Amino acid sequence: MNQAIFEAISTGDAKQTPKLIQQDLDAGIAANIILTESMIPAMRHIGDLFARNEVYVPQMLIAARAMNAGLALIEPVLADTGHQPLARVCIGTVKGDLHDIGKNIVAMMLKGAGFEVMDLGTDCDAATFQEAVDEGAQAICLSALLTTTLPYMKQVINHFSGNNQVRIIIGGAPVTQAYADEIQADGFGGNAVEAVYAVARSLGIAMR
Ligand code: B12
Repeated sequence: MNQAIFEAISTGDAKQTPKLIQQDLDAGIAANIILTESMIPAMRHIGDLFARNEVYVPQMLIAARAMNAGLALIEPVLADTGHQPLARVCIGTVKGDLHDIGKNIVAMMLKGAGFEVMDLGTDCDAATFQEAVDEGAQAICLSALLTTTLPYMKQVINHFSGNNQVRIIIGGAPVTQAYADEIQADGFGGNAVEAVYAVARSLGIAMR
């Protein structure tokens, strides 16, 4: 772990974060290593502090800003494949939920793996996913970070129950394989790498 990046994100230093990440990239450290070993742990740390009432929403927000400033640097490196897309997929955070960092990382990884990704943003209702499917999305990736928005995933699955062409893959901090099985999702991923495999598997695409 790069302690300086971890600290910069945890304390919400949106100026220092990209500089430190650029230094690591220049030193030849792989973008996915910086992401998984320093950046994501910082967000997890902030969540733990919030759960213990040691920080509040404003601190989570400024940490998220610093994280996003860093992700802007990482994205072009991760998403650069230059190949024909494997499939078109869409991704969105479900209705009522505004958390988008995990969704953005999954979108980046999917792009990096060769998928064409329609990013629908946050607070997406079933109609929004339907529009993406009408525009050719073969898989829908649903993200939820709140136990209160988790049940909306089931509503999206119900909405598409008559369509056996489209695959629905779910994820986000409170989501488990057991929950995915319970609501009959076509796949689950606990992190962005697992997300790519889950999407590929659901569409019958072999990953190298
Ligand atoms: C940053 C943050 C915020 C920011 C979000 C900013 C943003 N642009 O996203 C702000 C300040 C806005 C926020 C607001 C709130 N938050 Co908040 N937040 C967080 C925090 C600290 C980090 C989330 C994050 O970015 N994690 C890092 C990413 C990389 O991880 P991830 O999202 O889990 O994604 C990974 C995997 O889950 C997976 N994945 C994600 N999506 C998908 C999708 C698919 C298809 C797949 C396969 C995989 C996958 O891959 C990702 C990459 O590895 C979490 C703590 C935590 N431990 O999660 C709390 C947390 C989620 N928030 C929480 C709460 C309570 C709230 C608020 C209700 C607070 C309030 N009182 O207002 C509001 C709700 C606002 C709303 N309506 O959405 C609670 C939820 C508790 C619960 N049981 O529901 C948490 C867990 C904090 C806590 N410990 O209590 N929050």
